[in-house]
Amino acid sequence: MRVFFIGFGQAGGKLVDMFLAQDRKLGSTSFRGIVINTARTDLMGIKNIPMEDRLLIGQTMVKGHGVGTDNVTGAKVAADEIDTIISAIDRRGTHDIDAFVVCAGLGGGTGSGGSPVLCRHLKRIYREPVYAVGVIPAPEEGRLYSLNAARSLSTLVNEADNVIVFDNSAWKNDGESVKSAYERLNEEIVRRFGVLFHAGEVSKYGVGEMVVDSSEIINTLRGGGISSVGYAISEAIPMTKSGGKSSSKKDSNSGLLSGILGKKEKKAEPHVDIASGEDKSAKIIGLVRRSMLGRLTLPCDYSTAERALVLVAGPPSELDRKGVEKSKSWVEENIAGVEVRGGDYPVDSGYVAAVVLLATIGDAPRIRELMELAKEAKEEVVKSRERSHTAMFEDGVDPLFE
Ligand SMILES: Nc1nc2c(ncn2[C@@H]2O[C@H](COP(=O)(O)OP(=O)(O)OP(=O)(O)O)[C@@H](O)[C@H]2O)c(=O)[nH]1
Ligand SMILES: [Mg+2]
Repeated sequence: MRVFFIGFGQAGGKLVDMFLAQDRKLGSTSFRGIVINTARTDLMGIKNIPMEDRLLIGQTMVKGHGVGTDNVTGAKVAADEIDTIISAIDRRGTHDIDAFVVCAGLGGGTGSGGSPVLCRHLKRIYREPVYAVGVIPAPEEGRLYSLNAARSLSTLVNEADNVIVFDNSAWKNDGESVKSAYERLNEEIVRRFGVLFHAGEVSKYGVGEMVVDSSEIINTLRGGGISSVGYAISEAIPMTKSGGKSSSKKDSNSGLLSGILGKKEKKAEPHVDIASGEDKSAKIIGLVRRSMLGRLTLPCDYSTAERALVLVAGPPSELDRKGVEKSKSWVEENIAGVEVRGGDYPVDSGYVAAVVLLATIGDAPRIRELMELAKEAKEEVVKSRERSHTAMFEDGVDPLFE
C-alpha cells in the first residue's frame, strides 16, 4: 500500500522517520512522508527525511521553541499555516498514493493540537482515506498529558477515517520510564504497521496466495472510530539442509525482508523436516489467537470490534491457505461483527508472524478513563466559573451585565 505519512510533533516525527527507514531497508518505495513541528531542534534529529520535507511551523508565535504542551496553540498554529503544510505535501507528490497516515503523540501540544486540524483539511482536499496513528500517554506522564490526549482524540475520531491507537502505558515495562522506552515502543509500532502496509507488495516470492491489498485494509478501517492491532511471532523455523527457505547466504543475511518481522535471523539448522500441512495450519491458528489475545497496541475488549483483518507473514513454505481461512473463522466467532478479511504475505524470514487489525472497537478501558478525566475537568471548569460568578455577584458585580 502506498502511504503518505505525516509526522506531527516529536513522537510523530520519530515514527515517520522510522517508517521510512523500514521501507528503505525492505528495498521498497511504498512509503513517503514529511514531518512537521513547532520546535526546530526536534526537526534536526530526523535522519531519513530531507530538510525540505521537514516543516517548521509557528515561527512567529513560538520562535522555533515548541508550544510546550499547549495543544490549543498547537491547533491554532496548524490552522494558521495549513496552506504551507498542504503545499509541502503536494510538493512531495500525492497522485499515486492509497492513503494518508498522520502520526502523533496525542498528549503533548504540537501533534495533539495539530493532527485533528490537519486530518480535517486532508479530508477536505484529497480523496484518499486519512488515518491517524495516535500515541496516548501513560498516566504517570501527568494529568495535562491525559487531558490533551482526551481532547485531541475526541476531535480526531471525527476528523480522521480511523484512529489506530498505541497506548504507551500498556507497553512500557514495570520500573521503566516512558521516555527510556520510546525507542523500543516505536519499533513495536513501526513493525506492526510496516508489515500490514507492505502486505500486498511483490517480494522475491511474488505476491501471497491470498493477497491483502490496500482495498482490504481500507475496507476494514471503513467503520471509523478507534482501532487496535495485535501481533505475534513464532519460534525460529527449523531449516532444511538443502532447498529450504533461506538457502542462499544473501537471503538469510540480506536484512531486506528478513528482520521485518522483528527478530534477528539465524543460520540454518540442518536435518529438520518442514512441517506438514496440518502442522502449518495449526501453527498459524495458534499465532493468530496469540496475536489477538496478547498485548494489543491499545488494550481493549476485542469482542467489541466491528471488523478485522488477519495477516500471516512468513516464508512461503510455512504459509497455508487452510490455516489462514480457519484463523479468519476463529476471529469472526470472537468479534462483534462478521466482516473478517485476511491473507498471507510471503517474506524472506526464519519466522512466521501474525498481525490482527481489530477495527472500530467499542470498548477500551484506557480510552474510557481518558474521556472520564476530560469530563471531570470540564465540570471543574464550569463549577469554578459558577463560583467566581456567584462571588462577583455577591460583591454586587454581575459580569454578565457589566
Ligand atoms: N511511543 C512514543 N511516545 C512518544 C515519543 N516521544 C514522545 N512521546 C509521547 O507523545 C506525547 C507527546 O509528546 P511529543 O510528541 O514530544 O509532543 P509534541 O507533539 O512535540 O508537542 P510539544 O512538544 O508539546 O510541542 C507524550 O505523551 C509523549 O510521552 C516516542 O518517541 N515514542
Ligand atoms: Mg515537541
